[in-house]
Amino acid sequence: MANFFSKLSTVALGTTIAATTMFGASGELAKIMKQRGLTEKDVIHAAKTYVPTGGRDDYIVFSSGGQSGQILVYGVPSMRILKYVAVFTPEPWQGYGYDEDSKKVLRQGNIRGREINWGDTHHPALSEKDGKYDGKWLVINDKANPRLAVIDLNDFETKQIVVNPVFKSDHGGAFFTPNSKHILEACQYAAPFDNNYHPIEEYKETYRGGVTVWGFNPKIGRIDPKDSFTIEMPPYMQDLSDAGKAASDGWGFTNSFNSEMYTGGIEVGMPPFEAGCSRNDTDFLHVYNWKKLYKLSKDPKNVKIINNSKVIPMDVAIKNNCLFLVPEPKSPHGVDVSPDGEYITVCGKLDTHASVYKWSKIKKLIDNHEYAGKDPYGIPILDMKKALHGQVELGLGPLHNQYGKKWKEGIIYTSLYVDSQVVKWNYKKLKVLDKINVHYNIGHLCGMEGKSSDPQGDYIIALNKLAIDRFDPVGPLHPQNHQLIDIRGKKMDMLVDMPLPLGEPHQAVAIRASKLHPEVRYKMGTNTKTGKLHKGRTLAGQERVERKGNHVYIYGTLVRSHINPERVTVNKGDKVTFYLTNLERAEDETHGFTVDNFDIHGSLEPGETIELDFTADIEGVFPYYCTEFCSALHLEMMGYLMVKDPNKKYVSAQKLKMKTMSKAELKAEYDKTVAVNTATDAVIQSVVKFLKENHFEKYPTVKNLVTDALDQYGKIKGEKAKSDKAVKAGDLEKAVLFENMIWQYMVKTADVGIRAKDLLVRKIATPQSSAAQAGERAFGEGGCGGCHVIGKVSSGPDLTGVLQRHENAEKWVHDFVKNPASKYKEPYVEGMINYFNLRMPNQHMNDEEIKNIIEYLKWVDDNANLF
Ligand code: CUK
Ligand code: CUA
Repeated sequence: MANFFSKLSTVALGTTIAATTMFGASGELAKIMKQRGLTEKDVIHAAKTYVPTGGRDDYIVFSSGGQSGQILVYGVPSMRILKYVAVFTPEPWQGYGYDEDSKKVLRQGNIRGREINWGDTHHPALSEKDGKYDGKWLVINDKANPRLAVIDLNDFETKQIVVNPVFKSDHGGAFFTPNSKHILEACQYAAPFDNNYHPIEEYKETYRGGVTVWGFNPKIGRIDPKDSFTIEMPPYMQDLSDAGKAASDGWGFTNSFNSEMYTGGIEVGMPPFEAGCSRNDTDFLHVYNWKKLYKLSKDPKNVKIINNSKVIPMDVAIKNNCLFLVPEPKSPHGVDVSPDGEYITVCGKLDTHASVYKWSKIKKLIDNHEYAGKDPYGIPILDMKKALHGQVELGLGPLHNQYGKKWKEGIIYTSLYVDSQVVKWNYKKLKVLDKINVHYNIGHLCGMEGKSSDPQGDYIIALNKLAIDRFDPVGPLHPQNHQLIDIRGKKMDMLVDMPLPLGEPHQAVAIRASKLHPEVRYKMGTNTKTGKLHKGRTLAGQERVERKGNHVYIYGTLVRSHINPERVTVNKGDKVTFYLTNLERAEDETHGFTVDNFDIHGSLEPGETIELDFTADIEGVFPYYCTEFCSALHLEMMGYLMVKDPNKKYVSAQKLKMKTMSKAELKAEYDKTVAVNTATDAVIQSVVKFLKENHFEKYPTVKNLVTDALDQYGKIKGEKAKSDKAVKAGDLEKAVLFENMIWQYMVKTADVGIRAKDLLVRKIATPQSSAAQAGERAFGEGGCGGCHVIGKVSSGPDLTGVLQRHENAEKWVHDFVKNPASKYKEPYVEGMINYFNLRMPNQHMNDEEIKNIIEYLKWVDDNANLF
């Protein structure tokens, strides 16, 4: 122990108190720390973020995938990536864009009749109930092609894409209102609302910005374009937005960065755009009463119809006291409303300050019609000073804000892009509290539920634009770097880096993992994109091929490990539709499906039905197969699509003369196959006996596996009847094939059954001490398992009971492991060497490891009945 701590203190930078309580007296840890050059702090950070195998995370993060047009899902604190959700971009692994139903979703995003197959995702938003995340829906915007998409958190699939009818780009969205009845989406680059050409010289007259208020039905999770409208705004280049909450519920807040209405034009000798658009000291925060405007939008006299959508003109909004401007420091970026809706924090990229506005002050100015002036479009401007709670200097390039658990006391976190820092400060007292360096050039930061009215604190994730020197380089473009920061202490503590191998994530949102309850399986035959039963739903026994004119419909099923039908023959030029249903009920038993060369792919989660369409316009033989390694017989899960040219005459190839088996040979093969099946069945029965005796039904996860296994086993009876019938008819050839099928079902049963047994053993065995755990690890890592299998004689003896076989056994085992050669001459060992024709090699274990292995072997003996 003394040795361990003296070693530790030579590398330790932080407090040793934590180490004494955390690490105990394991010399192994000190050894690893030394080998890998880890400090004590590193080890604490590792312990704070490491999730042991099988463990779960506390939070789930949904991060935009930037130019990949996707969403990334990962866990906190482990920072393990869990999923890519396909949104605006085809993503073949789940068939998105490669099967008909997902194509329909993707094609909802066509703009002016044209296909768009990518997106620039920026701001994901989680649906809310009373301002708190409810774990039901996720929406995200596409900046490049102004669209929103809705993802169902029941299965993490994209269900809907809507195109903004008037914007030509968007950015400040998506933002749910506190009960998810509406979603705000603000414009970015001003452009004409109609689809016509308008010269840039008419920018002020014909180019417009705005905010679209989308109606959303939180029950079914769909945006309703008919229940939606756009608020017309000046061409000020609207940017980030936020929806009011509690005190400010019903209002929206949107930044802008070009109140100058500058349009650049370096081609005609004008100074560049970025110079002109940041000339004024201030830009405008737009403050609008979307709730009142929503009501007004229901009266046709208040709206203009543009591109089949409702637009409330500026003058209508002004006349109804629904639209105001508040000056804000120039070129702002983030605007974030506090959980109680009372404070609105705005950060400007070109200003070192954060500006905190107070809603009650803004509201008072509005109610009293107390205006400092009007903009060229007649929108009332409120006095900046009178609307401000105050300003505080944070550092260079403040961008975005997140609230933590102590938001009531005023705690807020802000990213500093230029300084590459996160700053913790108090927005009520206007005081900086702490800063931490991040790597590098942070954009957004993500608090845990940090945008809801119930922020959890615990962590902040820095979403850094550049990684530079943080990872092994993978080309000139480095990964993005998400860094997890612990904010529970007084000082922020950087825990771990996570490279992101995708586009540039802008914003991420985090939710408690306990709030998500995704589906395990669909109702049999579901079209997952609509949630309804699929028109091509096919149940077991309903498989068929139907021809209607030159269109061939295949109603097929997939279940471990066959595709039914196994052969489909069509004519060249036929249209082909595969309707495929995954009949599995077993958790996670997904099958994939493709026909080679036809650019189609589907992923069928348990219970799902998909449709794949193509024209068989080339002649040939095309294997189709399951693309998920779904069972021991996955490779066998295949079939053939044969495409014949109806105008061709096919001459049959000369048949090869194959030697046929004699009757006696066939009988011998049949008997052998039956014998193998009987033996396999005996193994299955012993597993079943074990499972029953140990009450598998008490453990739901084990029970599910047993149900799956018996499901496969249940199919044997039918095959046996077919085999017996063939025997009776004298067709032993066929009988052998059916017996083989029986064997396949047995293998599948055993596959899952043994998994169930192993799981059950773990559940009912006595708990392992930490030494025994370390011993099991050492046993595995030391390569002992190469010769010794617990409970079985393998290429070395079974070690169950080894501690009973020798006198003074612990010492004997210790000495033998330490130096096997010293005992080669002992009669017992010599006998073993002769029997196995192998000598126990020296695995160079240290005393600690051997001690732990002995503890593990004691645990094995305690549970010997289970192996
Ligand atoms: S934006 Cu990218 S860092 Cu689109 Cu929210 Cu600020
Ligand atoms: Cu199904 Cu592989």
